[in-house]
Formats: sequence, structure tokens, C-alpha cells
Amino acid sequence: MTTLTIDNHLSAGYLDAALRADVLDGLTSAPKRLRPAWFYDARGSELFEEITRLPEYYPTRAEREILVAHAGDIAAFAGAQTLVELGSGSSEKTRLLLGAMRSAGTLSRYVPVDVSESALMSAAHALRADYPELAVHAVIADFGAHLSELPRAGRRMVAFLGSTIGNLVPDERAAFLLDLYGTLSPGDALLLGTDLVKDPAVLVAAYDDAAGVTAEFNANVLRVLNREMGADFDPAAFAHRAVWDAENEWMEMRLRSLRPQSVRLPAVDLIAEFAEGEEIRTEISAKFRPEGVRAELAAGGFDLRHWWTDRAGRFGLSLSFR
Ligand code: AVJ
Repeated sequence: MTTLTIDNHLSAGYLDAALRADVLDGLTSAPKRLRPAWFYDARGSELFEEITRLPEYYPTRAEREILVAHAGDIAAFAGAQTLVELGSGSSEKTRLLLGAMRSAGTLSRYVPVDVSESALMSAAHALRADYPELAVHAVIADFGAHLSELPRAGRRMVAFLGSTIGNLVPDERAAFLLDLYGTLSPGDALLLGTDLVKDPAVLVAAYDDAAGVTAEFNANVLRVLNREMGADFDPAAFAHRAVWDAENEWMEMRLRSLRPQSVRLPAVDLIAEFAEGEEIRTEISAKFRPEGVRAELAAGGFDLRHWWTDRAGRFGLSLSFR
């Protein structure tokens, strides 16, 4: 029988306080910004799942192609009993890894880590049928803040897929990798998905799809602020923008105010003033080069030993060791 354990590191007030602090800081900065973590309420998580099926949004398919081809090698190289997955969401690609680790005869425990309790619960329940012998230890946590509280027993592989690391700016990535290094033991592995630098037209299309799903996803953050903070954003008064920053080699999503407007945010006692055309940066999504991935990992103490891409060379998956 599957055993299911749940650790909750997010007290009722934690997310609320983090949201308020972040929104106050971000909307009083110039230029205005919000953290991409706030996209992912239930609706935002659904919209992201929809994005992963869009013809323009290649990263999910490209990463899945790599996992289909190499999950067996990954399981053999890592030799881990525990798979820890950061930002596990729906845990869909995870099945490829779990299956390979089970075939390799090493798998005993899966530790999905996510801020979304609903995503964790449905993923854990969906796995029970297919992996009756697997111990699932779900951790509700902000992986930026609670890395040191992850369960430690046995050799571990930490999977951080989907290029979610690209949501962090370089300084944050460095801090994250050092933190992660600190919580791992020698021989533990890091499986890291990184979207690669490519033709900007391909990138812009991936973040500005023809069906408008990404625009909906972007505007959803305003609905989250309205609901959680009693704000009065009019989502229709902002336009979705996807911009390639060639110098930093990252995509930016922005929301551009279509007219001058004042927005009330009673929860932080703020009235945010927007000029016509003023933008909020809602996400960066860094794109990587193989040598950059290796260097960032090395600076964090990780030795990159295996590197795979999809056939079209759009996405990279690396396996490094502590
Ligand atoms: C889940 C953060 C990897 O940056 O590509 C998709 C989120 N944003 N479309 C990404 C996203 C716009 C995605 N990550």
C-alpha cells in the first residue's frame, strides 16, 4: 500500500504575508514588478497546463522527449532511492522518472514539493494507483525558503524541471544552488531542466500564443491580487506583452496599462498609479547556454556529468552531482 505523508511548511498566514510584502515592494518599485509565483492559483495552474499543450509552447514537449529517451540512463546514473521534485505541479513528467527508477530497482520514495496544496494532493492520489509500493511524502513549501526542511534519508535525486529555474535572476539562481548544495549529501544528484537560447521569434511566439492563453495566464495575476488583497485591477485595462531581452538573454512577460489609472490595494494600504503605457514586469524566463548551465552549477558546488537535449536542440537537461 502507498503511504502518504504530508508536511506543511506554509502556515495559514505565510503566503498571505509573503504576497502582501512582495506586492507592496513590487508595485512601489520603478519599473513595477510582481513575482511569477503569484500566477499559480487553481485557475492559473490550469491555464499553465493549457499553455503546455499549445503548439507554440515547445519547452514541455521538448523536455518530455528528453525524458522519454533518457530516463533509464538518468535512473541508473543517479542510483537514488528518493526522488525529490521541486515545483512538482501535476507531476506528469515525473512518471517517466518514477517508472525508470522502479525498473532500475532503486525507487522507494517520492517527495513532491510545491506551494499548491491542491496540485500536490491530486498528484499524490493519481500516483497511488500506478505505484502501490511507493511512499509519497508530499511537502507543501516554498522551495525558495524551505529547502533545508526536505526529508533527508537515503540517496536522493532532486528534479527541478520545466526550466522553472529561469524564473530566477542570476543572483537568485546562485543563492538557490548554494542552498540546495547545503541540504544535499555527497553523491546526491540534481536533474535540472533549462530552456535554451534560440531564435527570438520562436521565443516570443511561445510567450505570446495565437489563442491568447498566455495573455489570460498573465492577466490572471491581477485577478489573484483582486481576490487575495481586495484590489480593484481591471484586467481588461492591461495588455499582455512578451519581450525578448537580448542582453540578459531572458524573456519578459509584462502587463501594459492601456490608460492612466489608479488601482486600490487596501490590504497594503496602497493606491498604485499607472501612466498610459506603463508596464508591470510579471515574469522573467531566462534562456540558457550549455556552458552557462555548467558554470552556474559549478559555482554552486555541483559537478555536471551528463547533458542531453531534444533532437531539435531547443531544451537541455543536465544531471549533476553534489
Ligand atoms: C513554468 C516558469 C517554466 O517560464 O516558460 C509559461 C511559465 N510563463 N508561459 C516559463 C510560463 C509563460 C514557465 N515556467
